Amino acid sequence: MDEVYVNTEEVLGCRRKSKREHQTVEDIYMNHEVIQTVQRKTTGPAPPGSEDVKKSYWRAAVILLGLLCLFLLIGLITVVFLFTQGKSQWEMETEIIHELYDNVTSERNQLQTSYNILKTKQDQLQTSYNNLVKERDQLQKRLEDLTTNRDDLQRKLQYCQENWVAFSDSLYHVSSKQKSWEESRRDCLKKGSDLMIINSREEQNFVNQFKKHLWIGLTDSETEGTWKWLNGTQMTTSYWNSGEPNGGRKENCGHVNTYDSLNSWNDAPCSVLHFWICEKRVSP
Ligand SMILES: [Ca+2]
Ligand SMILES: [Ca+2]
Repeated sequence: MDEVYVNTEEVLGCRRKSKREHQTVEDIYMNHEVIQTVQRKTTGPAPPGSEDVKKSYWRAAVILLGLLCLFLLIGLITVVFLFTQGKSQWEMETEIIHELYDNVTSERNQLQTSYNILKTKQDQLQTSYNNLVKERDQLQKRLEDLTTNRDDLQRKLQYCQENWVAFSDSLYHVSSKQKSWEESRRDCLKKGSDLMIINSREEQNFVNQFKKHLWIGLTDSETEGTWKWLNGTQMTTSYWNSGEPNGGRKENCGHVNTYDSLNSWNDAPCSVLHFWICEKRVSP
């Protein structure tokens, strides 16, 4: 029973509420009509065609806005196109630069290789040149030696034609007359030579082969007992016969005496007459 009362009150409440809301809507319409009435009174009646003007404004604004969007779109496309073109140009230039760099690098490597080859050839040529210079110097030295030998042979030939005998590096002339030691030496000097100087065993054997008593260029006239050769050198190796020299101050000149033995020398008075032997050195 109580619930019935409650529901009845709720229904009654809703109806009162609905009625109040209906009254509120009516009030709004009434107020709207009042406002329109006031507006008509204050602004007057709307002029004919005003709606068309508004539509024209709206249409112009829409068209303007559309044109603006179109221009923006065109500008955007242009910017993208230019950017793309610029990028392509940059990429192309970069590719060309890379290609040029590769070409330059390749040419540089080829030049380096050529330089190395030329350097090697230059070193080889330098070595060949040095060898040729060395051979030239050797040939020059050989030519000089051959020239010297030729001149020596020519001199020997000339002296052989004048009864000179060649032995080792000297020419020898044996006299056919007998004279004192001093006169014998004078004759040798006239011939551009001097009395023989014996400074080897071979030369001693050579002079013995003539089998003559021959004055040689040995004397102790300057200092008794100190025998010297005519070129001023001290006698070191001697071939005195047994017991010689024994003449003291009376015998100051040496000569080949006992030619059948190696030791054939004797000291004798310088005034004694003997054959003599001159010696002329061919080589210095
Ligand atoms: Ca003496
Ligand atoms: Ca003697």
